[in-house]
Amino acid sequence: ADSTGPEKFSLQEVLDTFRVCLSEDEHVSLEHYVAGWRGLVKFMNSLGNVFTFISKDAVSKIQILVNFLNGENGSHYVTIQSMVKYELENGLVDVSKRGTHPESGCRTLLRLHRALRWLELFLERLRISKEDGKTSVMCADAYNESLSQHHPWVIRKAAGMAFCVLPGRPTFFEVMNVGSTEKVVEMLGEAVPMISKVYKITEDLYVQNNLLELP
Ligand code: 1PZ
Repeated sequence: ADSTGPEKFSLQEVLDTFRVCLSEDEHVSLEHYVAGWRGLVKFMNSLGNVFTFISKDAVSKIQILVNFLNGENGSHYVTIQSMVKYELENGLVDVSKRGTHPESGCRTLLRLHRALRWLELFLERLRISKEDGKTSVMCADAYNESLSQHHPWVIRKAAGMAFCVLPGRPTFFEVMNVGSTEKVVEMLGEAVPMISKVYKITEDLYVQNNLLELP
């Protein structure tokens, strides 16, 4: 079933995709990782037009990865582990400064990977928040603790403005389409550790290969 279909959109299904992308031997399926991101973009777009400048960048990065997956070397892009190995062994990554491979799979995934950390922190804040919790503050705190460190001033400024117009907690929970507040909290309790696991595996892989600062 299409987890991101318009009529039955539920954030639960999107977050489940991150469970599916992990195999037993801790390989991360790129196809499912990308599918998870597609769902997140859909969710973000349903929050309002102000977020399109954010989702546009995510969409273009998703597209780069999809093109690799569907390209002639697609078999090397089945998991993020095989992608890293293939691109490094074949000199397809600009490691210290931008050059002939400005849009490698490795550097593109790194951008989404950093954003996944923001998502993990934000959803955890949302999970433990009280009824009067402010989504804009949770979002900004999560951002300042993670993704913002990789963004120049102008992006941080724009992101800060977008956070201010985030819908409040009740609307946010409603758009998730998961059910009662208790259900949302329960769902987040399962989703956050899952996202955190995918994040950790990717992070370890990038550390081992010295890829955390790819330009
Ligand atoms: C639900 C509210 C959404 C808040 C999202 C918080 C993240 C704010 C990020 C602002 C990104 C602005 C657009 C462009 C950024 C790019 O410069 C960077 C670096 O890429 P490069 O220039 O090196 O190619 N792109 C990113 O950091 C990836 C950002 C992806 C944002 C995904 C948000 C996830 C939304 C999930 C919704 C629940």
